[in-house]
Amino acid sequence: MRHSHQLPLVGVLLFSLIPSQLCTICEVSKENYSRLNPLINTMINSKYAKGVQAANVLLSLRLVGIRNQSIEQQLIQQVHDSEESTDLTSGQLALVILALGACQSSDETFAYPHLVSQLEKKFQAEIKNMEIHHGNPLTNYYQLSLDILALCLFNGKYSINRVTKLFTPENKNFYFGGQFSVDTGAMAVLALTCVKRRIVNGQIKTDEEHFKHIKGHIKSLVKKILSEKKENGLIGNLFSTGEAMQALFVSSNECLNENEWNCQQTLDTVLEEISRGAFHIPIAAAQILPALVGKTYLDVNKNSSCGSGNFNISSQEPIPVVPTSSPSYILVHYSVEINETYSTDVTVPTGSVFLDVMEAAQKMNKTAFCFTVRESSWGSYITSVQGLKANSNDRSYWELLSEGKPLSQGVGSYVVHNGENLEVRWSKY
Ligand code: B12
Ligand SMILES: *[C@@H]1O[C@H](CO)[C@@H](O)[C@H](O)[C@H]1NC(C)=O
Ligand SMILES: *[C@@H]1O[C@H](CO)[C@@H](O)[C@H](O)[C@H]1NC(C)=O
Ligand SMILES: *[C@@H]1O[C@H](CO)[C@@H](O)[C@H](O)[C@H]1NC(C)=O
Ligand SMILES: *[C@@H]1O[C@H](CO)[C@@H](O)[C@H](O)[C@H]1NC(C)=O
Ligand SMILES: *[C@@H]1O[C@H](CO)[C@@H](O)[C@H](O)[C@H]1NC(C)=O
Ligand SMILES: *[C@@H]1O[C@H](CO)[C@@H](O)[C@H](O)[C@H]1NC(C)=O
Repeated sequence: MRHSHQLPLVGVLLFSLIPSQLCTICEVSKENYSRLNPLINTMINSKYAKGVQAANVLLSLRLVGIRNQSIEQQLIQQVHDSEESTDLTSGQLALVILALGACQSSDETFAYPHLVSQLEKKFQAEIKNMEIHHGNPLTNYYQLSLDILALCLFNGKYSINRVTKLFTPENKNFYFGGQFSVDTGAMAVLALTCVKRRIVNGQIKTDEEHFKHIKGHIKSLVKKILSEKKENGLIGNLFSTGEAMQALFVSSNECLNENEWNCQQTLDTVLEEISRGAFHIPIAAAQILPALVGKTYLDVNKNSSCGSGNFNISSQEPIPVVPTSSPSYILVHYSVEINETYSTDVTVPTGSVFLDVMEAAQKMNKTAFCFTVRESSWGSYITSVQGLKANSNDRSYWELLSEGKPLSQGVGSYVVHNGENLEVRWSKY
């Protein structure tokens, strides 16, 4: 798909003479920082954010250099609250560590060594589960990547040998329903790059063989990430693009040229989506922001590379959505698909989300449409329908679809349309 043959000879010559100039991280310029305000407002106003969401927000704000005492205190309290509940998953604990340890001055030692040793244990438990359950971790590879990233950045123990084996790009855990997960691949690239840099700096020792494998894994994951680049510049989808950008920033030893990645185009599309309010969920805002100002999760323990915070923080509340004066109604078709299909038509007010449809259907017929949800960092996650529960050990989950196509938002955010065919399907990922 390359069209370099159209480059005139002069271009080719110039191009090969100045490769290092194409290597700069592309980022939103300071003059345009105000275009990031919707993200910052969403994050700062997420006052009631709990646990993982708070950790993501704190990490992101610190990375870009927004250090407001009162906001930090509030978030740190929430992060501590979630740390006290002992049932944190490995990746949740890893995020807590990243957030609490982010951007501290180098003379401060990390104040939470006990959390790091807890994380070592939780990582072991993930491996153990993989051994018992056909290579399926307790959680997923996005979280195993977060684990390695936090252990690497905060001097935890992990075996290079194990990391090399786990993160072979062909591993099934990089795929959901046969589709490469850009979010997961990007997080793995960040983790592996951290490990690679430690080897290069002589902070950890390993043999040439393992080092070669790690470099190979990074290279091939980056290739997979780039192959998920879309016409409009997004990588994967809107919500994986920020972390994909981070992965591309840290991994490009040899710089990427414009045929491989037009970073400016990616930026433009993301900025456009910001202005449309696409990142209204705090965690979505938190995950996209660092990359837009050229930061990555690898900057976490380098106080000096955390941002300068040249933002104008306004405590302005997000614009409230004014309900339309006369509520009108729409009709949607809803079905639950297991082996059989259970369908119904549901009438809901205009502007309703998927969850409203499910609740209305449940009221009509509990047997066919009862379900349970769990609140998570991204909102309401469907855990069971008709009593049938999702389970990581056999990779089962409830998939959301519209017109037969998987949705890229959850039931709490996806706004439904008149005449739409909605479906929750018992699936394997
Ligand atoms: C792993 C994963 C899954 C796994 C979760 C099970 C497992 N074994 O872990 C599977 C494959 C089942 C899955 C399903 C879905 N996912 Co998913 N998932 C992820 C991923 C890659 C990592 C999540 C994670 O572990 N985070 C780290 C830990 C520390 O945070 P956590 O809050 O404890 O994580 C939990 C929640 O994130 C929850 N979860 C996972 N996906 C989703 C999606 C939604 C909408 C909600 C509310 C919760 C949720 O499961 C995690 C583990 O318990 C993220 C990528 C990302 N950037 O976050 C996408 C991501 C969160 N998922 C996404 C989507 C869209 C979905 C689906 C709606 C897809 C669909 N069409 O059915 C479904 C959820 C349907 C439902 N039942 O409600 C989007 C959300 C975007 C948005 N704006 O809402 C993301 C950002 C991917 C993307 N780039 O599009 N997912
Ligand atoms: C700021 O954004 C505008 C509109 O997208 C763009 O034309 C301009 O070049 C940007 N400014 C800088 C300095 O990058
Ligand atoms: C390092 O962090 C401290 C706060 O912990 C801050 O005051 C200082 O300005 C930071 N240094 C740099 C170079 O960012
Ligand atoms: C912040 O606001 C001040 C005053 O309104 C303005 O002069 C300055 O340029 C703004 N800075 C940024 C980065 O937007
Ligand atoms: C910090 O944030 C709070 C709440 O948003 C705000 O009231 C306060 O003025 C901010 N302080 C500084 C120093 O920016
Ligand atoms: C679906 O049908 C298959 C084949 O009849 C059966 O093995 C499986 O248990 C059924 N699944 C569910 C969730 O009922
Ligand atoms: C509810 O759904 C079940 C399963 O499809 C069906 O057997 C039952 O008749 C329905 N009950 C009502 C009241 O419609």
